[in-house]
Amino acid sequence: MTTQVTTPATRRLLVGEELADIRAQFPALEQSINGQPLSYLDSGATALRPNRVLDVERAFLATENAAVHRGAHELAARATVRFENARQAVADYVGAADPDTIVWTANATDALNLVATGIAGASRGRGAPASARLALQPGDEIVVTEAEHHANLIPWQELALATGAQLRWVAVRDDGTWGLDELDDVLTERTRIVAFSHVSNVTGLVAPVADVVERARRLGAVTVLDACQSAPHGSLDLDALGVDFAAFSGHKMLGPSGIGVLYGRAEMLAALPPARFGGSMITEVTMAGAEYLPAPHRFEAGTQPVSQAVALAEATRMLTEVGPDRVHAHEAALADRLLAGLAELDGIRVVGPARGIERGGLVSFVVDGIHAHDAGQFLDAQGVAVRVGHHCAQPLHRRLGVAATVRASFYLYSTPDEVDRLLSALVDTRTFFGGAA
Ligand code: ALA
Repeated sequence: MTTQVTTPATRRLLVGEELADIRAQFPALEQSINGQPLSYLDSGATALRPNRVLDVERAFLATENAAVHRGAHELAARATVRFENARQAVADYVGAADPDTIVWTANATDALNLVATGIAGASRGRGAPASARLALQPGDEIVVTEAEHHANLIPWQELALATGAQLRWVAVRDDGTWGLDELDDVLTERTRIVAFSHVSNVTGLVAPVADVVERARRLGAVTVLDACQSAPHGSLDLDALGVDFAAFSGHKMLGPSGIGVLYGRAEMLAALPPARFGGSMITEVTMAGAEYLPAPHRFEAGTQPVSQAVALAEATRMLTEVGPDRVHAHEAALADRLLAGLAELDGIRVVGPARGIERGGLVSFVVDGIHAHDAGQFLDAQGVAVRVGHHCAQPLHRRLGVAATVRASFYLYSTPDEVDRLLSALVDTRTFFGGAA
C-alpha cells in the first residue's frame, strides 16, 4: 500500500494572531452551548461559515440577484458575470484549467448521482455515439470500496441494477483501511468504473489516487473521485490527479448548502448524457425533442444556485489566502494531538491509519462499554460537538463490528485547546458511565 508518513514539518499549527483572526470570522464560535464555550468538532459533516462568505452572499442577494444566462437587462448581465466568475474561482481552487469542467450541482451526492444516472442513460444508448465509451454491458464491473459513505455507494448499486453490471468492492482491513493490494484483488478486465473517496469520512484514510487512476486507466475504466473530505482541507489538483470525474460539496468548505460541484474531464463531460432536463440546458426545443448545450450548462437544468456559487467562490478565496497546505498541516497537527491523547486513555479503539501515517483531519473511535450516542450526548453537555453514528457509512461500520463511532473532525478554526477539551471530557465520560478513565 502507498502510505505517506506525516513529518513534523507537515504538521504545523496555525497559531497566535493568525488563528485568532481566522476564528473571529466565525460568529458561531462566539456562542456558548449548554453553558460552555462551543468546541465545534464536526466540520466533516458541515463547516461553519465565516462572515465574509455570509456577507458576500447577502450583498449579492440584496442588490445583484437576477436570473443568469437569460435576461436582457443589466442586472442579469452582472449576475451572469458573477456566476461564471465563481465557476472560474472554484476551478482555480481545485486545479481545473478549464472552468467548463466545473458543473454546479445541489451537493456532492447530487454530483455522483448525475454521473451514475448519466452512465445509465449511456448504457441505454442515450447520447450515442459520443456516450458509447461510458456505456455498461451486463457483466461489466463497477468497483467501489467497502469504506464509502452512502453517497458514493448507493448510486453505483442503482447503476448496477439498471445495467446488469456487477458491483464489486475493495475489502477493508480490520482497521478500516485499504491499499493497492486489496484494490488489485478486485480489478479485472471487466472493470469499467472505479469510484472511491479521496479521504474517508470515517477513517481519514488518504487514498493513493495516482496509483488507482493508473491501474484504472490500464483497464480502460473510468475513475470517479469523491472529494468531499479532501477539497475543503488541502491542496487539490484535479487535472494533475487525472481522475475522470470528481465531486464535492460547498457546505463542507465554508460555503453555502444547496451547491456542490461535479468536475469532469472535458471529454468525459462531452460523453456523459445529461440526467436533468428543462430550461437553461438547451439550444433548440421542438414538440418532438430538444438539442442540448455543451457542458457545463447541459447539466444545469433549471434556475441555477447563483448566490450560492458567488458565496462558494468567496469561500475558496478565504481558503486560498490562508493556504490549503497550511489548512491541511493545521488539521494534521490537531489529529495527531488527539491520537496521542487517545493513546493515553484505556478502552479507546481508534479506526483508520496508525499515528504517523498521513490521514485527513478527522479521527473516529469507539469507547469500550459506552455507546457512541451516549458519549456524544455527554460530550455535548460539555459544549463539545462531535458526530456520532455510522456517518452514512453503514457497510464500513458493519465490517468494523460496531454500530457507531464517535468522530471528531477539524478545520482551520479548530484549536489544540478544543482537542484537549474533548480528551478531558472523554475522561469524564468514562467516569460518568462507570468505566476506567
Ligand atoms: N459526509 C457526511 C459526514 O461524513 C455524511 O458527516
